[in-house]
Amino acid sequence: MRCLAVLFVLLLGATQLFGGSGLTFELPTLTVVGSTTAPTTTELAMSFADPDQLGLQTQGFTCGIALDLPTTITEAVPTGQLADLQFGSGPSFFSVVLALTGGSGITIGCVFTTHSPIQTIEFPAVAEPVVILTVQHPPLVTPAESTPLTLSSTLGTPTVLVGYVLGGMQLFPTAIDGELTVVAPQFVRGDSNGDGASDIGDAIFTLSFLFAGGDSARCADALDANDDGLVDVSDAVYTTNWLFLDGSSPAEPWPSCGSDPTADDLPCGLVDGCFP
Ligand SMILES: [Ca+2]
Ligand SMILES: [Ca+2]
Repeated sequence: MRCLAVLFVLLLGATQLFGGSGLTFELPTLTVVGSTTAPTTTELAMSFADPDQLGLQTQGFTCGIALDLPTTITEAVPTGQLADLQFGSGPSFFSVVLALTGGSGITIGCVFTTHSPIQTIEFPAVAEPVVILTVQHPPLVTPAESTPLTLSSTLGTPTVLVGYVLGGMQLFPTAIDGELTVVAPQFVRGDSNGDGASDIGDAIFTLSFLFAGGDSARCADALDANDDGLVDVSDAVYTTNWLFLDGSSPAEPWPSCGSDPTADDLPCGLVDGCFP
């Protein structure tokens, strides 16, 4: 029986060498709204799948995750079935090296259990998160900045391979790389309520926000109609002057969505209709 198991593992390894089936390691491709004044911290998941449902009794894994400076990974923690191991105490061995010389990236080594009862994990056909990565990007210098998220077998000393353990042997998964894009907040100046129209409703929204406990503004920059870096009653006055008294129109970004060309400390998050 043991011979059959070994043969199966060897055959599996061989099929993988030629692009066959096995586990898939996957990093996400996503876009998040960042900031020009503060670092952007976001959480993303590395996920595993067994797309052909081979019932692989996985015992552990190793990998490197490379990304471009100045983006860094500041934390990596088990989640899902990994976190559930040993009645919720997680894997026996989970080692993360965050600060690698020569570039930005991390290495992870994980053995699910090192003592009895030995636990293995079968991964589902659809990718399931196994590690939550906390990624930090410095304040944006340009409107959009991207870094590849690459499963790498060249990081660490000694080098850590992208692989998983099955029957005590290391096999190599199909690696799906990702990408993280951080974009500057997009908004229309003067469209305080973010409904895509510039009208008296925006002046009312600003006054309500300032004085009547109205909705919190998701993008304070949009309320800064006069672009002086502050949100106050002068912005509502500026908007009404523009709408009804032939005053100046708001400065850029206006009338279309865009990022703020002038630096200020006003926060701005996701604005309906302006997210790329
Ligand atoms: Ca509006
Ligand atoms: Ca203002």
